[in-house]
Amino acid sequence: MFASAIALGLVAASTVFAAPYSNSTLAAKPGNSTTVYKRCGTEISQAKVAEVEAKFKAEAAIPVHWHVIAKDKTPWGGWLSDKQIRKQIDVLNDAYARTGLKFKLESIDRTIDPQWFYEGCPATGTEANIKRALRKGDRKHYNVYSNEYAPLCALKEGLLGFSAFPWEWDQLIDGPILDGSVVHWGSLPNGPLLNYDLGYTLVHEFGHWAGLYHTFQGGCGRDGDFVDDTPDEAGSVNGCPIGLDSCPGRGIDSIHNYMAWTDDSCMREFTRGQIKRMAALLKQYRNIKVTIPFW
Ligand SMILES: [Ca+2]
Ligand SMILES: [Ca+2]
Ligand SMILES: [Zn+2]
Repeated sequence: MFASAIALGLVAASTVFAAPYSNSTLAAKPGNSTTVYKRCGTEISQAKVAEVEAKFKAEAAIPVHWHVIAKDKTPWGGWLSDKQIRKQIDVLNDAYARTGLKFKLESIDRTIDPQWFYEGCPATGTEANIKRALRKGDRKHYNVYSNEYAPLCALKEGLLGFSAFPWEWDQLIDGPILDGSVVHWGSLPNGPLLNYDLGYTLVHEFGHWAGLYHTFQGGCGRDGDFVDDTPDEAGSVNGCPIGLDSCPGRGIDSIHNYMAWTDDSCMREFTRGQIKRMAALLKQYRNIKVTIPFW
């Protein structure tokens, strides 16, 4: 109040000298100048932009090494084409678009071995043999193996895939060898597995590779999957049971989550909490830096 009263008084009292005042004082203030300012002097050529952006993309994308293990060179023998694998990488990129993660297909190799094809079950000598022979890269490289272990894994219902967790690289003796994910060749996009033909098996398995548990981990217990915005769940469910509330209250089950066990057509999301957990664990255990986009 005091300051503005003084200012008003000055204007009123100096009417005669208005012209000199406005020229010498007011015009000198940057805010009142008629000069058209250029907002910023930072400039970069389009050629340089293209160069750095290409490099940034290449660095930010997780390199994927795909190891096809087939029974023979037929489609039903697991002999996946480059095109099928590229389609799967596209599905991976789409599913993870909101997480800031990108994937780049780095290499494909193919091995024909019926024993490897059928018997590469979790925690078996065959699984270790396959990976010891084929695995590529360091802890930042994502190795994917496709085969058909069901029904020989003593699992009546068959098995779509399984994966290593990121901390296992350091904590298991065979960690660096066993790192990566294994998926049933039929789970790729447009594959023959009914209800599991959109390619979300690998989306789910990568979630484990990045440190996510199943949404039903820990049942109705307090910590559950260690992600705050996924309501706790009593156990795994198949299909797409809309509205299921297996642990009464505290939100309905995350049946649409990629880390559930529902049908591919039911899956569509990661939560913000899961995205943050993946970024934190990828940084801590794999030295992969993820920039989570705003949304
Ligand atoms: Ca949770
Ligand atoms: Ca609930
Ligand atoms: Zn899983």
